[in-house]
Amino acid sequence: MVHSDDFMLPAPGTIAGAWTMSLSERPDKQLLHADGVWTSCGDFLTRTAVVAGRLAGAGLVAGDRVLLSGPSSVDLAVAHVACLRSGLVVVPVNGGYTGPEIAHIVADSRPGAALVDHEGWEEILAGLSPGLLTTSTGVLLDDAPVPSLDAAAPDHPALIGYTSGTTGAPKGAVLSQENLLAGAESVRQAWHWTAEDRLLLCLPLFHMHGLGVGLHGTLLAGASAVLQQGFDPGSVLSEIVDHDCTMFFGVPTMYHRMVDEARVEALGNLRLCVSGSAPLSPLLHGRLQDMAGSTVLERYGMTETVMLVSNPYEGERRAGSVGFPLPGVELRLAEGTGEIQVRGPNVFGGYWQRPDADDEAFVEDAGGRWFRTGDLGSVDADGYLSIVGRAKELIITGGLNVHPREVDDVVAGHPGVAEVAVAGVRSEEWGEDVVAWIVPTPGLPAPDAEAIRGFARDNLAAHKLPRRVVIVDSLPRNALGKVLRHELREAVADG
Ligand code: MLC
Ligand code: AMP
Repeated sequence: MVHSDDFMLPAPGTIAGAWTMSLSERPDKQLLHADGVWTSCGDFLTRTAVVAGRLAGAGLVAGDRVLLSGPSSVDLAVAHVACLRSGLVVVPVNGGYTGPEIAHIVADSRPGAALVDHEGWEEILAGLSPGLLTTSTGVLLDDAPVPSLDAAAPDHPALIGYTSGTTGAPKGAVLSQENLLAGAESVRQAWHWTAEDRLLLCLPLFHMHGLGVGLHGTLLAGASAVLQQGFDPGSVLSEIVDHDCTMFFGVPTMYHRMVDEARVEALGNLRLCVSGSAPLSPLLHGRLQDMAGSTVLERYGMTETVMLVSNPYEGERRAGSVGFPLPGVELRLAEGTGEIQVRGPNVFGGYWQRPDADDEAFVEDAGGRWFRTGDLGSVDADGYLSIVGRAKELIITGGLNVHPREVDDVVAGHPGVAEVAVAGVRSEEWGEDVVAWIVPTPGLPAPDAEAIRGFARDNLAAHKLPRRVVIVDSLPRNALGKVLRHELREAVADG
């Protein structure tokens, strides 16, 4: 299945330039709401210029990486946009990461600055020499002359998103100004996103869903968003009503938690509810229709590609399917395996300083250079794509990715563990639970889940910690000694 059309990117072909044009057109319009206050498009743009001046005054120049992480706030959004307007490369980092996880990203991306706002991060980062360190995303530095803004070319790097790939430690997907623009513009068009829309945005602003779709799309459309820190079903539903929101984006775990709330009908009053980052079960899709009167639109994306495929805005939103390629996206299924392969202006060019990883991630043939998503797809008679499995060993829990080998490596260090293999097991709330199969060390007591979680907590973010431990005599392996994780999963499903 290949989909190609006359997808045109807005002038000037960069995400930063397109935002500036969109926001300058409507300076007095409300843009972002946080802490009870609205910030207008004009004030927001002015603040980005001030922060860009401060960063330039501190010696940062285009191409430098800036590690950015904090709870959702207007300050965080301003800092992000200021960086992109200055040609700096944002490295968003999950606020739940531990010291070793942050250290890997700092060592790999070598940022010129870290603008962070989380308890305990100052101490962690101070030992890692990340360049300039500010412990507020408000960037409280001395004012300095504003550098030339929006001067980056479309192919200049804009963002490095760290993602657990097929092997080893997380690697940085480098997205250009054009990749980010194409990613936001395709959903702006497909979902009829206009300046009149208002998004309830409670997804964190350090992953593609909240950042590359929620925030970037809002700025591009000149729309508005109500920011919430963290997810609370009750306050999402009440603020949707209080602020006359028109759209909500969430991961399936959020919908699972909202569907039984008394006020869930608030979702039915929205123009559009989108689900993504993990599969939305047809059962939950149906319950949302029954309880809230909302036909949720499911879409499919990745850190490396922003958004790829979406159910139609008009026309049937089919449960269990992710729909059709978005404008500009070309998609095919590899012969034999059914792996989803994609290309288009939204698809990243490669990993940060990892040519070995690029060789694995892309396939070049007469048809061009295609990115291998590692997801397996099938297309039905009407052209709807469904994701039917994963070629990669990824676990997705609550919309967050966990690479099993990263967890294996940490858990293997527990003295009571002789051998370990981690895999994802179906869970109604989380989509998948992280489960560890452990062969205990002879002569020592077998560790339980609490012991393993306690042991791994300093090295792994909370969402990666095994929720369950299964004690076994041996791990199933193939002739080459590789653990057969699917057999572990199936044993639990059967049992
Ligand atoms: C939190 N915990 C999780 C978890 N999130 N465990 C497994 N998986 C997760 N995703 C841990 C907590 O640390 C805590 O551990 C325990 O589970 C209970 O926490 P909670 O208070 O119930 O969780 P909460 O803070 O409400 O978070 C749940 C959530 C959050 C669903 C709101 O995980 C979330 O915002 N998910 C969305 C992530 C996202 O933006 N994904 C998009 C990636 S981009 P303890 O030990 O303290 O008890 C992408 C591309 C695309 O995938 O297509 O979009
Ligand atoms: P990330 O690397 O965090 O960007 O996660 C990307 C992965 O999330 C994809 O490769 C898919 O495996 C998964 N994903 C995203 N959206 C969906 C969806 N709607 N259904 C199933 N899986 C999804």
